Amino acid sequence: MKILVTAFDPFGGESINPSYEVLKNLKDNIEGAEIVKIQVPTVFYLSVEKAIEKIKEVNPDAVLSIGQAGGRYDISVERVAINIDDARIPDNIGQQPIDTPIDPEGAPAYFATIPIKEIVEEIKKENIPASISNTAGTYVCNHLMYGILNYIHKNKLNIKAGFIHIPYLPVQVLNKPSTPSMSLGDMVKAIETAIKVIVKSCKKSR
Ligand code: PCA
Repeated sequence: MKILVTAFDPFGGESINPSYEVLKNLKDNIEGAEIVKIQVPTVFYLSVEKAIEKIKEVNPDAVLSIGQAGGRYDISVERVAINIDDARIPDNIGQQPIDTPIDPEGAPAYFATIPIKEIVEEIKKENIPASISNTAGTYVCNHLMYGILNYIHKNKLNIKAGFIHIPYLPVQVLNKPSTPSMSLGDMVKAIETAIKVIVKSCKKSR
């Protein structure tokens, strides 16, 4: 069994992206599943192209994407991706789509196909704050989640997919008063816990 995990490069003036720091620290094998890691650029469309390229190459059982949600205090497991780009800031190549459908022929939205409630419960059992989020925003993270689910849906692939937003790392908030952060150790443990749940659910649906 293979699980593809994607993370983003830094954006919006940050010099690191916690999702990539977590990705680098994930075990290479979790519950018998091979963990394949890829960093994608914080760029509309190109991020999805890179992820799809990798999906074709490794044929994973599930794809878990992670991204930074600066300002959120907990691990947020996204329920839904919507068919819209509405960028508050330009992406890493200067694109700033406003009120633009991601795929004019695609569904208005797709729900995550990973077990989001069980993931939240298991992360909380590790004493790490986590919750379901009902919006992944309208920037590149939502775009990637939508793009992957849309690709899987259109090609009728048996691949589960979902997205988890994580807070800033403590080093990112040194000069951001009253802004939450979470340690790398806790975030790695939370994502590895999420992957365990995903591996179990993939085994069941085989
Ligand atoms: N977070 C951004 C895009 C890249 C990332 O890590 C977002 O939430 O859309």
